[in-house]
Amino acid sequence: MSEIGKVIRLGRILGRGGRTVILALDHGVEHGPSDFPERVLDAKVIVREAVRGGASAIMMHKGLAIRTREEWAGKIPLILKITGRTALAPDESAVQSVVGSVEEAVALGADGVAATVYVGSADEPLMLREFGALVGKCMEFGMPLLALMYPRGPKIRDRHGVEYVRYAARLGGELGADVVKTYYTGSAETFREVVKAAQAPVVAAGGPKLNTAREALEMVKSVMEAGAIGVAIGRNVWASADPIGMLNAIKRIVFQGQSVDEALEEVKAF
Ligand code: FBP
Repeated sequence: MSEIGKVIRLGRILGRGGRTVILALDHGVEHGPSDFPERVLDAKVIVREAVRGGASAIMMHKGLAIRTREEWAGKIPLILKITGRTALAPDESAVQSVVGSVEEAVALGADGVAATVYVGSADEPLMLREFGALVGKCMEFGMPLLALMYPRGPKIRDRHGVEYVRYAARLGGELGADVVKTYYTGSAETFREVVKAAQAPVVAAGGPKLNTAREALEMVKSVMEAGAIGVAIGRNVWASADPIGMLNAIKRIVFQGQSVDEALEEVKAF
């Protein structure tokens, strides 16, 4: 029975052709308020722009979801982020704590939950146990699970290295993620290896803000050429001078397969 709920909810997050442009807004937890330009320090501004720019879904924690509810509820699907970690935590403990639940996601009307696993961390056993339990809960409630599978730990020489990223993505797919989100590996050729290995649909994270809109859109284009179903992107949208233009440009690439030059017609400033 719960499979039906999962299909329905996933269908709200994945648009045409099973593709998606998710706006990530968990940076206040992960990196702190310094990620946000003054213009968008108030999260309501970003949520409003996600709606106006037609993002497929918005991912954030419960506090923000509650405070911004008038901006998103009934307008755009919510993916509730239910793990977190700050940039102030000691490097030797790369662990995401469980800070929310599938039940809370249901109560908030969310269409998905998102959880991060640091693959390779000294705390990996704990995160894997919690992830396994979360997959079970999501199956029970028919709740799609977006797994942020990020290589991080003493054996990880390069967090964006294809060997590490594809291992992390594979783990997410094997353990039952509905969609795997992971780091972009720098080229379509290498990211294709990630997509092929994952055994679940893959979306790429955007990473730190790039210098130009063209660079950001070229990344999106190469992610799509690699066979991903889209992006779950934050800073390169809302930290830009034209978030709605960027969202429209990204949608042209993801949903219509347009070129970077065509997509750039949407962007007034970056
Ligand atoms: P960006 O597109 O801004 O990189 O957002 C994607 C994301 O996964 C966020 O959801 C998260 O806060 C951040 O990147 C984590 O980045 P990192 O693992 O580098 O700290």
